[in-house]
Amino acid sequence: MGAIDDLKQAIITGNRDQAKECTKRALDEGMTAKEVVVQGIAPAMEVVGEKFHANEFFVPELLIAQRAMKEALKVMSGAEVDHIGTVVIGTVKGDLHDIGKNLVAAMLEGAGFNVVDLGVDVSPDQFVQAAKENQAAIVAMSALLTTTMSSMRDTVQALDTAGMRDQVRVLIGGAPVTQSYCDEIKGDGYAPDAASAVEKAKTLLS
Ligand code: B1M
Repeated sequence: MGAIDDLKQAIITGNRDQAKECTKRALDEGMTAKEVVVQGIAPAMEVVGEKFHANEFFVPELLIAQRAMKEALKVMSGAEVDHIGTVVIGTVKGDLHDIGKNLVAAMLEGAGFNVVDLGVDVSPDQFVQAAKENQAAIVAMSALLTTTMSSMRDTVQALDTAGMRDQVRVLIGGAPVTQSYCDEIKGDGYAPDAASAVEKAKTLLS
């Protein structure tokens, strides 16, 4: 198998050392960082997402794959990656759940987005400020509690008030979030899982 197939396998199985070694090998063989992301890292994380969907993988496998993916991305941190666009992501105000948000962030990064992760408990004003500072194309919000979902609506309104609603797309997700909630708060996209979030983000920018 070539370096890129080995890399995919290393990420899927969560082998960090192998992921690092294969990424170096792929770059040495002349691949660009973008090619490594598009042909190796992103498809590997898609497989991981599909396996999670099919109940073949559970949260530990997702996290291990994510760690291997991060090793691969670290190798390329010096290389030029042609980013698709900037995504400002965070878990909304009052909410401390970040496992799903981290997966979405990692997969977006793996797919070639420049990701600015604001962490957890992020207020509408913090989202607006970060979107402005980073000239974000997408504001991505995660919520795991029914009691914190309303902060997504507040953030959409805050972007509107700041006069930025036409410049950024709003992507939302998290266990209690639905497409109808997204429609209700006038978001631009909803994704039920990390793999779909990448697809949705690409669609929002196309
Ligand atoms: Co909490 N918790 N929790 N919790 N917790 C839930 C969410 C809950 C459903 C458990 C339950 O009661 N059955 C419940 C919420 C009920 C509700 O509101 N409907 C709950 C509660 C009540 C609470 C506390 C209030 C408990 C308490 O203190 N009384 C408290 C709240 C703290 C706070 O946030 N202020 C609390 C605390 C915690 C821990 C800190 C202990 C811990 C979080 C640790 C951490 O995240 N670092 C925790 C955990 C682990 C859970 C459960 C067990 C697992 C969540 C998780 O990580 N899932 C959860 C029950 C459950 O879901 N089975 C529960 C795995 C993760 C990969 O999935 O986050 O859904 P998920 O992300 C998915 C998709 O949703 C989607 O993609 C991801 C990957 O496919 N997705 C997006 C997520 N964000 C997205 C964004 C997108 C697109 C897709 O676009 C931007």
